[in-house]
Amino acid sequence: MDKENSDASSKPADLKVSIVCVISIQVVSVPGRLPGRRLPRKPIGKARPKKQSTKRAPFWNFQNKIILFTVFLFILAVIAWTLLWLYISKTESKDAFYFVGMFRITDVEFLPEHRQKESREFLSVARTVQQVVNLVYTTSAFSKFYKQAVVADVSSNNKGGLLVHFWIVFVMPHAKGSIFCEDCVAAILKDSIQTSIINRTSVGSLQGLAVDLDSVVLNDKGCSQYFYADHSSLRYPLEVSATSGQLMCHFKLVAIVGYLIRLTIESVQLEADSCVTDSLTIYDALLPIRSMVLYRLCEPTRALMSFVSTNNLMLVTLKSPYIRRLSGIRAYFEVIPEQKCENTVLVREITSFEGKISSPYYPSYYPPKCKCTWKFQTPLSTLGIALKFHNYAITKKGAKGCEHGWWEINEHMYCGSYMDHQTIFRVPSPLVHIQLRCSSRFSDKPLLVEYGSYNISQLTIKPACDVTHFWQPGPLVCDGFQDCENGQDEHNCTQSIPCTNKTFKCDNDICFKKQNARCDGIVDCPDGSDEDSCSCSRTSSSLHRIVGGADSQEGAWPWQVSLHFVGSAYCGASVISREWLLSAAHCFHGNRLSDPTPWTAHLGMYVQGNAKFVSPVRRIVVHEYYNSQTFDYDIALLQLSIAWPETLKQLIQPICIPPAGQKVHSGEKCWVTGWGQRHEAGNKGSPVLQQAEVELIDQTLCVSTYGIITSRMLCAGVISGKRDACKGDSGGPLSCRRKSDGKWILTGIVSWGHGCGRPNFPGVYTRVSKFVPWIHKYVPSLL
Ligand code: 4AZ
Repeated sequence: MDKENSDASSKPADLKVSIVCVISIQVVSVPGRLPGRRLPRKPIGKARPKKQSTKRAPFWNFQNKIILFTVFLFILAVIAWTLLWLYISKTESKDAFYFVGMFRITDVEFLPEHRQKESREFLSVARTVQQVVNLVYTTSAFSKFYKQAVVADVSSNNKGGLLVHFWIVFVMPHAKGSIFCEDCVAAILKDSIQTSIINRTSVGSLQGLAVDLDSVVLNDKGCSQYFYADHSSLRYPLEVSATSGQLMCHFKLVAIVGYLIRLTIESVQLEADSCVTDSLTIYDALLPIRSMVLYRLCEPTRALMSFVSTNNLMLVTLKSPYIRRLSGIRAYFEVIPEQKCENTVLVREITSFEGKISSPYYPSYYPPKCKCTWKFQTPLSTLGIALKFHNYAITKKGAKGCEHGWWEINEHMYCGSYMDHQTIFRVPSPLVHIQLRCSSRFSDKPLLVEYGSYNISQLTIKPACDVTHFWQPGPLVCDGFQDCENGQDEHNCTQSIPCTNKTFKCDNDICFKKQNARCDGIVDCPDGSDEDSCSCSRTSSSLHRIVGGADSQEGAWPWQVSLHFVGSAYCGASVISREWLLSAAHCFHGNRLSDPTPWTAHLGMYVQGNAKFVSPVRRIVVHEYYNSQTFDYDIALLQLSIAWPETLKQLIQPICIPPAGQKVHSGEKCWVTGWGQRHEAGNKGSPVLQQAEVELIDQTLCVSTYGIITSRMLCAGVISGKRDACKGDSGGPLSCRRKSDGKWILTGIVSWGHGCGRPNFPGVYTRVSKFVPWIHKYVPSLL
């Protein structure tokens, strides 16, 4: 700071020199002419002798007066300008820019003395690093603004060598501050190392200092903090919040060597926009390296969640550049020992669940690349092992890798996936060897599995499922738990009471007397279906559609949306409110596709490219249980950046969301629409919006065709196969008209199928009625 002040005063000193120069001209030139003023005036009217007048003109004549006056004005202007300049340069504000950074010196061994700021060891490292950083920046493009570097800390780390934490200060006029960027300042430091990299290691020489290039971090100070935690029984708080301005925080957490860091998040406040602007990112490193992301939070939460590092380091970044309400984080971190997850379990003879196993560091999210083994043994060869997975299921591994855990059970491979209910897996062997590998690149949700023995001979009891290996002991059918993969155990479970033409029929087939119960503002049905979807489209001019897959009529499907990815039609979607669309999760699977930025939604469109309204996509919410292997939970919500205007309500209309648990009837006729391919073999979409009438197909029949059809799927098509959805239609609507009130219901979302239009292979759709609470969680305004 002192240095800053002394340097700031050096500029005005330079200016003073130039002012003295200007004034000195004034002093020398002006007084030499002034005595002429005192010459006696000649009497008016008296003729001057001719000779005298030609010899010497009077000094105080008109011409000289003009010259003198001009010189005087000039000097006055110079003085005024100089004073003005002096004033401006003196009052111009200067900003100090602080950067926090760190790097690892690889060839110096850490000693406990390095932690003491007064020790010779610390001072020696600090002096060397300060000199090196001075050299780097005083020879850089920012040399004019560079002030100093201060070493704040020297610590150990799991990779060896010393981790040096330092501050760098730059001072520059406020107006020039915008040229400063974190990346530029960091690049100068990194480039100085890169030039000397030899032998393909990341270690290079920084002015003679052996520095690991990968360890270099340099950040704008903002709310950056460095924490060193050396007590394993303490909770270190991590809190920051703001109601305006911006937050760009970096919390570097370092624990004692040999330990790990557990970060527990109590609440996070940020703007939910799929991490386009706001995000909370947890890295398994001290650098914001993309491949080291443990977890990313893109929306506010109050749910307690915790994450564990794989090393003694963690970086938490909070980004909220345009705070509108409140942004911030309330969390704490702890130092925890590494846990082994290996166990041998002797299961007792009683045939019930008797114990639990869990993912590492349960109930924290488990870290990537973990490996657990469990050996189970039952006391009798007639007893096998039953595993009850909480909100999780395992299925035989296919050709693809597993996204949420690989399971090897007695040498058979399975992939895990999350779901909204428990599943039971039985292994008909008294000796079971299980290995779990956390395949995810990121931290994943904690797993809890109950275990127990079961009588292998009872395996032959007829299960409620036709095509599955999973079931639950006890009441299987209609117990509210979906035990079968295909959900068959929970189908046809609604009890009906006699209905007449004088009764009102709820969507779950319960009837009661009140005939005009629909949308009267009073909930009469136990499932609320009489008051469901009261603000969606009733009108549609689609009564004269061409059967068999043909051009639709313009305006017939006002909820149909075309989703464009980087300018090209990619998927379909349906309008469900002024700012929300419903589509398929698989349209957004993958790094680039899950980012909302390249997507645009085209509404009120008939011919491709001629939309009545186009909006960028602000946020994509993919269902958290979406399974890219089985296409289960294939549903996603999209929030528009701009709500479509009321003035377009003739051309754009929302479709109704079905009531939760809506029963559909096989044989019911519905319509599938989209700009997708017209033939399986083609490779381009249709320019005009196509429509095809299809029939809802019996679930059991569909299961017998495809095998795994979960209760979140439904099938529709025609036996001939001629009418079907195809590539490019995905995410688009399967619209069914409700007879009771003529409203159009979004019964399905185009999801998958075996080819397109093949006989006996109907299209598979996401069963929207299974997702009503999930939709309401994000779109509460939907009635
Ligand atoms: C697809 O690839 C796709 N025939 C969509 C629907 C169907 C098949 C494929 C159903 O987007």
